[in-house]
Amino acid sequence: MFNRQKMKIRFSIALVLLLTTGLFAQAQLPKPTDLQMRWQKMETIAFVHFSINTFTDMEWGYGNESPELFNPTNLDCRQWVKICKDAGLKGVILTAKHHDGFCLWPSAYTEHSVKNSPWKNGQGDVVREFADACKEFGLKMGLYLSPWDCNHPDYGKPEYNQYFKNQLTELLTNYGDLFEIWFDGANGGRGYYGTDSLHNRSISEDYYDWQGFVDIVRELQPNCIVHGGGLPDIRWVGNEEGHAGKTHWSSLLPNGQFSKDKSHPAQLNEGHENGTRWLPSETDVSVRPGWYYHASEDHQVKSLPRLMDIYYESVGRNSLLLLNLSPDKRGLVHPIDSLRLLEWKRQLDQDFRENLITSACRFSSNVKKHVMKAFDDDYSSYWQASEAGSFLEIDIKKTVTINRLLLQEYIPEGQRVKAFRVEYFEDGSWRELASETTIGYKRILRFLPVTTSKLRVTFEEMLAPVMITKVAAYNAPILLAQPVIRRNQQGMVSIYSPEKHGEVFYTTDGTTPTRESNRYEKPFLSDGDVTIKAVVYSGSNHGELGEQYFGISKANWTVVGTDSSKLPLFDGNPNSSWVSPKNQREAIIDFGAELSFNGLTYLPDQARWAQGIASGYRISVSADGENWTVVLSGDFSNIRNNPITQTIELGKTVKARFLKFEATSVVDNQPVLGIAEINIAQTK
Ligand code: FUL
Repeated sequence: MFNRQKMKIRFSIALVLLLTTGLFAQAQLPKPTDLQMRWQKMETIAFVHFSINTFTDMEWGYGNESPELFNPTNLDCRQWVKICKDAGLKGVILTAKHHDGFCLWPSAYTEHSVKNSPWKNGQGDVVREFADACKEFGLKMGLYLSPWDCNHPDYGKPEYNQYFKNQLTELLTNYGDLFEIWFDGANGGRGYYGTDSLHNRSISEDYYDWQGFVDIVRELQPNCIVHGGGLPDIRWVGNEEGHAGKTHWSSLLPNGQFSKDKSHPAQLNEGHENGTRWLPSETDVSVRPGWYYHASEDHQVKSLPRLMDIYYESVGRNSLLLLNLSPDKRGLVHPIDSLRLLEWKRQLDQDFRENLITSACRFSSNVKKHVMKAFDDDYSSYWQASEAGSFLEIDIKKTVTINRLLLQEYIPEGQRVKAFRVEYFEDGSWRELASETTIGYKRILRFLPVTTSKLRVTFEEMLAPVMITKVAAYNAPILLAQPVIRRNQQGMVSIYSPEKHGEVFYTTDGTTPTRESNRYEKPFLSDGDVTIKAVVYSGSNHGELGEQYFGISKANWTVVGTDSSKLPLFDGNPNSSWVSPKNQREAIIDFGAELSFNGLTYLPDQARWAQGIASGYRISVSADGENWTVVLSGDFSNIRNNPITQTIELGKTVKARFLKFEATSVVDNQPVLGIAEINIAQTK
């Protein structure tokens, strides 16, 4: 009797433990499907934005562009795909149809396609050539099909869903296997929609037949992952700048259960620890400021250090990187972009050239079982520990210098690590190197070099027993970054080297700086029209050239009605911004004297969750601040997702002392206008 009771008590305790610890939680954790798992392992893939916008120099067309405009002189999809292959990207997604409705394949359901273009006398098919190139180079193929279609007369009516399904069926039937289909959520409203006038067609939230679209994908291409739309397999990362949150869960709550305290994109950026569905993120970002090719952006191809940051802040934070290329009017990727991509690949190879944690190390842990499995190269074998505070200790048995640590969880059983700490051994004691939150499929930490012979990783908080499949350490070569050059309103120029290495040399006469040029020590005065160039030198190495043009001096500019002398919209700092008073979505700028100009640039608020981004504008000028002449109005396409510098060409030179910049529409209909920087220019 006594023994029986004891047994009962033991059994109850065991049951409670079982339910409250790991195993219980484990049952609740969302897990990836095989499809999501295969996709995640691709790590880096490419986007190609090429269409009628390439020929009209736009980011979002209006749907009334003539197919006659599409006429690449040397289109070569093999060139695009080969560059992607050489850059180590595993798949490529092409914009088969963007928001303007122009189809890169001869769709049977519309005349608005390559078949009515002069390219190959209307006999060409870009999607076919792209599919063949992907096959030839062994890259997986994906397609982008925009639901928003500014060309189709039925857009906004229920019938359009059938048109979309027909096109989807064509693409999924005629071009071989697809690994991803991209449904873009954007809808700017305005377009021609097969009429003679520009107007708005707004749609309700339940307008698209998402279930019907996904059913077609599942039926015709069961191995194809769905991005975007109402029933996606993967999620957008919440920005188009190339960064996932440092804390990054692959799980997400259903739409209706998002927190009210944080913006939607901010939550997509981090995911939800208590998320109920597995919805890993994809970080889409362009190598250029825009998605399409614009010759004016040739000098703005992202620098190597920036591309490295993007890799570490996407793949290195449990996301997948989707990097965009923009072929030009010839139909070829510009050499600046292709060389940059190859440099990037070379740098990545160097960063991860030698894992300093080898089988010659001695490994220890509070959980000895399978400890080696956290260090081998087999993703499917892992070390498991269920107690908070469990650790992996590595005795490298020699002194090494490291500045990167790579960790991977075995995610087919869900994402589990909630907090972990990394320490290194120095002068007889353990010192903290990093204290972080999530790991997921892959997490890569970057830190200043430490020289040590021992490392320890402690798993401090977990949602369920942790499963670690990889811990690796590297000593990546130091990359001398491109200097950042800024000028404040008073004309004082500051130059920063983002990494704390080396010395900065600069010029103000347009020549490339050498070690003989001016050495930067402190801010200097250089007002008015000038181009400043700067380079970081360290030993025999030097970094990339940094270059910045500064136009007409802003020393005497003010904003009418604002008395502060330090105005963020003139301070040359893209990270500070001016916000108009509520319900007054305009800025009136007094130049202090009459100036001549034929263009201006507007940089919206750059804060992660920005205020008052103008999507439509009206520019007026005045001699006295009372009588105004409207010079131009228009809209900024894709500014919500990609709030980069917007260039407005006035088409003529105006002379004025006052400029009025009005927002005729603002993203999310916010009642304010936000400006990080505003410049005027007199270009030839
Ligand atoms: C956005 C679109 O509006 C852009 O034009 C681009 O295609 C980007 C990838 O997605 O939402």
